[in-house]
Amino acid sequence: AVEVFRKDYRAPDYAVENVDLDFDVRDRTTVVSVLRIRRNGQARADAPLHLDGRGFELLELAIDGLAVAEANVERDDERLLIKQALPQAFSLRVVTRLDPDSNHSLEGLYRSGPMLCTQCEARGFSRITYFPDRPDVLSRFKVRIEADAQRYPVLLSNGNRVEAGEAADGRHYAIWEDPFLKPCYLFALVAGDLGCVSDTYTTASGREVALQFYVDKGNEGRVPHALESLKKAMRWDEQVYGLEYDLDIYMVVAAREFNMGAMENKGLNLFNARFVLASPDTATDADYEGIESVIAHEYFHNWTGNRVTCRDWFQLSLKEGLTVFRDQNFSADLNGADVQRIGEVRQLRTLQFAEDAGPMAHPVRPDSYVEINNFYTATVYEKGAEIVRMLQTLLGRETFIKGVQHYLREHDGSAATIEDFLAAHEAVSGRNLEGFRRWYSQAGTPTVGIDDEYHLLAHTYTLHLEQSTPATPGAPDKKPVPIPIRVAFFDGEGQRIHLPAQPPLMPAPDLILLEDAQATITFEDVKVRPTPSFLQGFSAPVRLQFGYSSDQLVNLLLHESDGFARWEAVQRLMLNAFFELLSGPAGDDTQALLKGLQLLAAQHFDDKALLAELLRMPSESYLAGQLQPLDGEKLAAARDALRLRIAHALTGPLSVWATAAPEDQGAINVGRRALAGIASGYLAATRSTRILDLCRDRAGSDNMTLSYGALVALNDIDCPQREDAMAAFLSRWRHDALVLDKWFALQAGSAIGNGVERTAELLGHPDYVASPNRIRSVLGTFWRENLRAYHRADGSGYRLLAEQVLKLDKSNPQIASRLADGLLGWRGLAAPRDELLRAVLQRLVQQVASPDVSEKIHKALA
Ligand code: BAL
Ligand code: ZN
Repeated sequence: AVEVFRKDYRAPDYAVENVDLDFDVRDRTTVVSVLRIRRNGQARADAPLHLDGRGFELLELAIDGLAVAEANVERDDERLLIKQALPQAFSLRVVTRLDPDSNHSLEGLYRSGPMLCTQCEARGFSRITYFPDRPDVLSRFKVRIEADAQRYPVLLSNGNRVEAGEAADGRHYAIWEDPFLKPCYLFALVAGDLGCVSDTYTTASGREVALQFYVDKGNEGRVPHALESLKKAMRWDEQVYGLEYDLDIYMVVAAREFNMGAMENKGLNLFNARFVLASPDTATDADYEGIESVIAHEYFHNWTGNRVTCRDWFQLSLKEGLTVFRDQNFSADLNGADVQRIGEVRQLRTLQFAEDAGPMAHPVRPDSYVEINNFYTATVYEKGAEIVRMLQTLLGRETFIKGVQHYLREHDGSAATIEDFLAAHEAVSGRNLEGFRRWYSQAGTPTVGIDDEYHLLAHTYTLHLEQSTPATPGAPDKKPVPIPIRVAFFDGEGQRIHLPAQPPLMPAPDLILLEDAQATITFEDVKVRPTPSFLQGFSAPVRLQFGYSSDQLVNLLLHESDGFARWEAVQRLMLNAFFELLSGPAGDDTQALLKGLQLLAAQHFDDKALLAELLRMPSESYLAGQLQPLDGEKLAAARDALRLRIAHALTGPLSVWATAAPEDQGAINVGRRALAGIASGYLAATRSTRILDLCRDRAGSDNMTLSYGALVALNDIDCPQREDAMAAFLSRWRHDALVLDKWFALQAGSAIGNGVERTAELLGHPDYVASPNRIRSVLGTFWRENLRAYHRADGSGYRLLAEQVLKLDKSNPQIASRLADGLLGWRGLAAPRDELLRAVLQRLVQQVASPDVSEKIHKALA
């Protein structure tokens, strides 16, 4: 595999103006592709034609009706070069034969249950036919699909269906035309036997759009939530960004087997079924929110991604960071900003900070890659979204939205760069974003250290700020980045103190803009020592260090109005207590946390969802990022001790919350159920028979949030109630793949017994199938959330994961590579685990074949 560099980008020599595809679906599928090609102005007349292609049989290759001579072709496993003299404009005909039933990579054309479907981002289209598979080649597509009418009654592609009819031998066909220019990664095709749920949406300008959801037959009743989410997203984009949908039809197809969450193909989204299907008995409230967010995300791509796409894959965050930011705002507007923001920060810190501190650390706009599929990362997506958020903070929301609109107008129908996006914001705002660009070019999570000084006699309050970014692989020297720090000040009783703005360092009373390595701000006439609240709303993706006292943290937990800041205060209290329990008995830090939580529990809370978040313990995987060197067994034991302490200190209120568990949907009950789940989890740790019985009974609820919450509460407790509940759940949901995934995840994540043996047994369980969702449920949960088992000192956890990575490396490299993330951080492990994992990696690197896994392991061992 070769490394590709951003600096080597060259515009394509040839444009593909029109793509005519004909899919003849039989046991094998034959694809006839006719391309109308024109040499671009800047290209040399003798420029060879570069085509990408792999994994198919080539039957014909002709230019303007004449077969291309072998002598004029240079070909390897991945591409084909036509070196004969080519006219300015010509037609290329390529005929290929595919075997989608044996394509387990789930890229290109493949089978998922009763359908054939496609996944083309990033480079899946070149598994279908020879084509310049790069996002800066934009074409108009026309697609004819012909297949057996009984086996494949549904025939879909992008755009509008312009013709359909019967064909010979019980077959039928459909012809689709997409009027919009698009790169081939947005091509999609579906041929299947599926149920359909339809509706319509009337756009702001009064156009009617047909909405169609295609799902496995029998699942139609689980579509309404996704459908409503789509309509809300369409309305939101009109109201907030002034963006309307542009085709007459919008289709969503739910696939059982899908590597990613979903894919934004123009007019024909392909989805992992778990982000479409929901009913109260099968999906948790968190699943409902996930569906709403992913449906919105893919819809928002119609403008930020499809109408304006990326010039090259180094610009991936141009569409992904911006679109994540848009879906985050949508969810905040619909469901409340505080809890939404807390969830985003939890995810960012757990996944992205870890990535930024590991061997795969890369800038949001990477400089090079070996396998682009390895760069669909938390950095490109979530840190990318944080950068867009900071841009909005710096420019103000109104100017920011105008900047996005200007960018879309300027680049509509073309392939753009991150530079184009920033230039549009500069044009609209008149601001110079030179320093801001470093957020895109520099990897690593900046640390901001702040000290404060209060002079009682002089009544001055001074802040000393400094920033630094740690070295990342291949990038030792880092420069300062502009860091917006939202700030508020409180007195000892939790009353807000208003200190004046101090431009330019403080452009507004609630905002510090730290642009240099160091800065000092002094406030005059400050009557009492303030408790500062830094980074409200998590205004920048940084680690903030400040020597908070426990009293200050409790003050913020109880009195801050910013939900994130309250959560941050309790996270700090929990971390302090966790570290105390890690090294010895409970002391002052644990007492401070428990006192803070007791005071919190006595407060009145309308927002039960926020209260649940404030009470939730940090996850094992988050804690793992705080502990160097990492001993997973010790970590899990200290976390268990913390859970038990909290349970004993709060038994009274926890018991009230645990029993208030309504089954009805409705926003208010979502918070109550979240709180009931958290409360039962704490109480179950006390092993009280009353709560264990309650959880066993609740696990049989017809509301999946309650049922699953009860199972989570029981999951780490070795007791008959857990055994009974898990067995009943399995027999009730054995037939339902999405619910069964939850059972597998619970088993792989349980703290009881030998988790390595149990996980290995799960892989041989009669209900186990190697679908991407099931693999993630078992092995993803195992390495991320069962640290006690995964990091066993005998190395058996590492060996199990490595065996599975090797097995998947051949069939589905993308999934193998995701799992390989669990193997990369050997340097941070406590002995003897570091050497055990390194030895596992050294063996694995000799055995793997895919560039996906190989790139990661080489970087981990470097
Ligand atoms: N473009 C890949 C799936 C997504 O981010 O929407
Ligand atoms: Zn996306």
